[in-house]
Amino acid sequence: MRNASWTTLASAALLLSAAACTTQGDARENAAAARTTANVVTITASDFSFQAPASIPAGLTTIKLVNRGPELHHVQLVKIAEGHTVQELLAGMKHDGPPPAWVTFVGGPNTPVPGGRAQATLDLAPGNYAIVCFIPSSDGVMHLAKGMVKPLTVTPAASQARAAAPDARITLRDYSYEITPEITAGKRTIRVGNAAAQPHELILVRLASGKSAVDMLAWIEKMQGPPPGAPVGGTTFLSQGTSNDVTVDFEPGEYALLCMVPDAGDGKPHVAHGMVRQITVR
Ligand SMILES: [Cu+2]
Repeated sequence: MRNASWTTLASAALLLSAAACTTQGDARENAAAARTTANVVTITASDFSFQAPASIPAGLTTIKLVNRGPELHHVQLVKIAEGHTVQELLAGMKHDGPPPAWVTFVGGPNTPVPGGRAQATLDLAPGNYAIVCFIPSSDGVMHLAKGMVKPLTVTPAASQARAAAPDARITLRDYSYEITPEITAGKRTIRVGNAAAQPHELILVRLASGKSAVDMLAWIEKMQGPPPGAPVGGTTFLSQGTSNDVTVDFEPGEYALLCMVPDAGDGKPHVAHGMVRQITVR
């Protein structure tokens, strides 16, 4: 029954948007043609829900995440292929193993500190998506199981907006971060793209003075005492061939890059396979 009602809702939404296109055809096309910059969408995360629009137009989109906390939250956009539903996605996540073939991880901003902001820009194709938070609480339960899941419809739209050239690129591989050129201090846009078969993410942490990425890994295992750094965004899970442009204001200092995606082989987070890197920003 639930699946049936979801399908009905999705079809109704498509019919409505199609009707809107025919009745306001010219006005819509002119408006779309005029848009040459990214559409900006704000998503507010709190314990434990997302405040976000139900529907947004396709094309280049900047997702601004506002984390009201007090826990860490991120925005994971999951594209769900036609014929599948958010319910199926949630049911499937209760079982171990690789994500189903009808799911594409298209990223979104990774977590800032509670009370902070993070942003990522991506080219969104029309279709059905879920906004989820994969971050667990200290009880080990993922936030999505506590209510942090929200359906999102991306409606067909013409957009002339193209992403500007990034300041640097980070290529995600099994299991490493390749960075070109070196990231320098200042407000920088980094294009993070996944060239590997497995999904990967970028958790970007500004390390506290005298702390290292190794300290960060040790802290993640026990989560006791003050963390040796503060998260400053990044991008959530990206499937092979997808990318996000992440904008971060880099203060000079040491940063850790971490991937907590569970491995397709042994289920351990990718940091356990060496997907961690420390960089110095000058
Ligand atoms: Cu990874």
